[in-house]
Amino acid sequence: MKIERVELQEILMPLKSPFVTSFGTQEKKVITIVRLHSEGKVGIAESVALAFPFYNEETNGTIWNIMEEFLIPILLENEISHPDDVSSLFSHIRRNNMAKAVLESAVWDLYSRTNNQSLSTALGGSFKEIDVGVSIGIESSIEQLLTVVGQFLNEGYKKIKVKIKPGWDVEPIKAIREKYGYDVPLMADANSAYTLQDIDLLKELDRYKLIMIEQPLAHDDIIDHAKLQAQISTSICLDESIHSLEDARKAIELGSCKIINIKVGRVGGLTAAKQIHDYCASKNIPVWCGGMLEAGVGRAHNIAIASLHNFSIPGDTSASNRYWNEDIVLPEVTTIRPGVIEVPKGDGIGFELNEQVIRKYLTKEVSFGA
Ligand code: OSB
Ligand code: MG
Repeated sequence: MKIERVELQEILMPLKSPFVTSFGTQEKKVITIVRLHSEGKVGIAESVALAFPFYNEETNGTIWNIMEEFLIPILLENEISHPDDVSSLFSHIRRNNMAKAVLESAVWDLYSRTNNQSLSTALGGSFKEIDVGVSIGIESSIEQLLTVVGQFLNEGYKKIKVKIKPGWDVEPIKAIREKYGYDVPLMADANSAYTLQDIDLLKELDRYKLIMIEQPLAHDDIIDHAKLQAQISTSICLDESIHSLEDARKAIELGSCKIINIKVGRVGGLTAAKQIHDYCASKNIPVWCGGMLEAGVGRAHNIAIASLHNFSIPGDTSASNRYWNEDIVLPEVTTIRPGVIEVPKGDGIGFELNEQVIRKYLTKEVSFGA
């Protein structure tokens, strides 16, 4: 495949309601949509970087700059025989995984469309349907949290993840258990808000039989997580700490986690996501697909990767209407039964861009190449 032209479009879309985590509040999302053109086919992907470098070091600005200055020239200059080539072509550029991932994921879409197969099939996926959960931000009160949890349970989501931070941890979890019982598949995500000094509090959470606690300690740590995992019964799941297959190998060897959240953006693309998936499967470490408040294109890539067999825990890929009044894809992402999303059978990601919605929110547009 020779990529002839790369188009970047930036859109600004309001979220239905603000999403609050231990690191900040999101009210709207800037999304860069990538279109890669080759021989009449178009491969698409969307960026997952946030507006601020509080989750990881990247932002909407840095990914644009790295793509423009370094990554897009590489794509335009090289013949690509398989999407796996892209991570090798990008490997001398350090980190900037979200910038790499959006281009690499678009190559995967282009490749699978060119071969008239679904992205799921191209990736080696086996599930025809995936179970999905929902991530709930820090709410204004326990009462409000219980209302929101109740709504998503009614919608049938198969996992409820709640964000926690110091001062908003044991109480909200306890309240959910008291109101909805212990059968609810419940987990907490701390986004690195604690240290080992909080060990007593983290031990107290064991009482609530969470399916896991996600990234309780520092964003760049695997040592303290191993110490913590040895002292609590709840499984630790790593998110922020895992950027590569090597990170996953080291964390698993050290016993820093029992579960890994795979985000395509955080690990630099679908090839890396698949490698981490395969490695975890060989070590009996279940994985699930995390989310970054994606619009429909990102959701579609997530659905495809989550069709691989070791994605055995429901991920954060809720339906489009979880965050958006209208989505940038046609059809919108919906559940076929409560908590279940069908893996599309059509070519590539199986969704097309909704040009009307994109035009409505468009803020910036640039094209590179022919
Ligand atoms: O830590 O998983 C996270 C959103 C933005 C940044 C980090 C995270 C999240 C979420 C939302 O939890 C998941 C989603 O619904 O997309
Ligand atoms: Mg997380």
